[in-house]
Amino acid sequence: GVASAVALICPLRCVAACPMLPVNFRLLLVTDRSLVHGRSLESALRESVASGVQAIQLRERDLPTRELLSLTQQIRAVTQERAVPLLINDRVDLAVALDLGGVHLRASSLPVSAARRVVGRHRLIGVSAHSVAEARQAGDDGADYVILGPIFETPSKREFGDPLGFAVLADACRHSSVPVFAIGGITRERIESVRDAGAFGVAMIGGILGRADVGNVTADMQSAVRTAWPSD
Ligand code: 3NM
Repeated sequence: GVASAVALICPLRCVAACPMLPVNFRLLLVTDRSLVHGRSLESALRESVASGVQAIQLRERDLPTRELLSLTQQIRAVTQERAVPLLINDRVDLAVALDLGGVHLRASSLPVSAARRVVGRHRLIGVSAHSVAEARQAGDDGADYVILGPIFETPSKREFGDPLGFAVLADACRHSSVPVFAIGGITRERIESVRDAGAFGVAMIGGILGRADVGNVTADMQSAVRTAWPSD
């Protein structure tokens, strides 16, 4: 898989800290500001960044452009301090206008090839996949990584369909030419099994943003990720 290919390329295998690798994170925090209670999304993300979160995907799809612009600017100030990659759902225009780390695409977004023309080679393109075929296609289309889910039951399961489970995850990881992140119901306890299935990393929302102690949970997840991929 990709992880072993990385190991061959780089004798240090410091994936999480590598400035050369396009995808140099194992834990991706996806946002949903409706899950954050009693504070702003910016404040929750500030805490998560301070506690070592490796990448953030801004997924606030309901906001009008000007509001999304201003929220993204605020979050970008937070991520920039620690050079945490910030990606945004769908909005290739904002990814370029605000010089973000990349864009995340779904089936209804621009296709990868069109998005690539806008964002260029130096920004990441992530793609949502819900089957082995979609995961494979995303890599073939030129995405930098795939987020596959939902792997487990999640409160938002109705939107994303039935859990795919380990077998589908393992199959997708085998057939995808790019790193696969597992999403949907990811918890600390599940990270090692997801790694064993071949995932490059994990993406989560509720397990971090739905919690009052965002900083502690982030640190906890980071330590689980470091344990799961000790050679980083
Ligand atoms: N995408 P939580 S599942 C945003 O299957 C998202 O593509 C999914 O939230 C997919 O970490 C999901 O709280 C929700 O389970 C993930």
